[in-house]
Amino acid sequence: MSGFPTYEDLQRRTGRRRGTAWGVYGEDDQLGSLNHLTDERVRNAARLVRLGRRFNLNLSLTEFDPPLISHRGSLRHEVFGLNEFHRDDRLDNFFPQASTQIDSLRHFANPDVGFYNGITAERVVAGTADLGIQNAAEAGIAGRGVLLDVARFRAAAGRAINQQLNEQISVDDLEATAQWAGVALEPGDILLIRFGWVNHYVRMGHPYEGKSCGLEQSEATAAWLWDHRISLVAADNIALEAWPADHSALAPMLAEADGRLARSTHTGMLHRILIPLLGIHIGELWDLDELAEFCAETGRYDVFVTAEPLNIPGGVGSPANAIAIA
Ligand code: UVW
Repeated sequence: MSGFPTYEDLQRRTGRRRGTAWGVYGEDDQLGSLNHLTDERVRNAARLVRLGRRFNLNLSLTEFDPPLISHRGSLRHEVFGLNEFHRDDRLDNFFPQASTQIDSLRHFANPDVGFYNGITAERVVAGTADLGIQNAAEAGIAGRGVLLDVARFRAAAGRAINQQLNEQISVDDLEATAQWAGVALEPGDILLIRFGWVNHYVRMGHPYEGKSCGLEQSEATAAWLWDHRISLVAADNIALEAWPADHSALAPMLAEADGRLARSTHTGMLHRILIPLLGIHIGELWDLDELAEFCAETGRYDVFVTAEPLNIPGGVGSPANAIAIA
């Protein structure tokens, strides 16, 4: 994609499009960052399959019971048979974002300008498909996955992440992790960021008390992801970004400043920039631990990654169904 605008270029746009990627991939685009996954990039990424070794990047759908986030319940799974030689099953109380997930571009609107590419709120309701996860399912997600093991880097640097806090990981730490691993990001990469959350809370079983380390809420983070032309950024934590959000780090939404919208836990979230303004697909609660062991042992931090979200028309999110192949 020649002449691709920089984040700074986006800030120079005028009117409602200021700071947005709306129209960059086409006026009717609903794929956003997944447009970076060109056939050529996928073909090249497939060459990373050298050993054939596979890494499951998904936690179980039943991992969080009680649920991690109270408005997303835990899955109920029923197995039944029409006779003693037959089994079917049924899922109830299925919240597609309750465990390892990919969020569609309908997950968040920006309170000041709305949903990605100017899609109106009336088009983002039950029974419509705009910006739904089916777009990603139909496009197919596959490409060069790069692991940035921030948790391992920070521990090696003598600055281990304190998992009890909502530490904000800056672009400087991301760059330093890449340098430490000897890996360079390329346009179209599927970026996997390991903060160590899954290891600490799922594998080691520490009680989760509502705080999670994650990406820093800042324009610098948004600019870094955009300018690297990341196709999908997924992490092993609750919200990709630090949680709870630092409510004061990003410029306040006008709607909140003038009282049209009450401040909430969403105030200051990077989600409000990444998804609706930039069209960047994000993933959360990915299990990157086994892959991280492989990367640390081999010194190799790029692998072929695929993810196939469920084909739910108008779905807000989906289990990631992601694997890495080395
Ligand atoms: C949080 O709920 C914190 O993030 P998300 O809605 O993206 O899962």
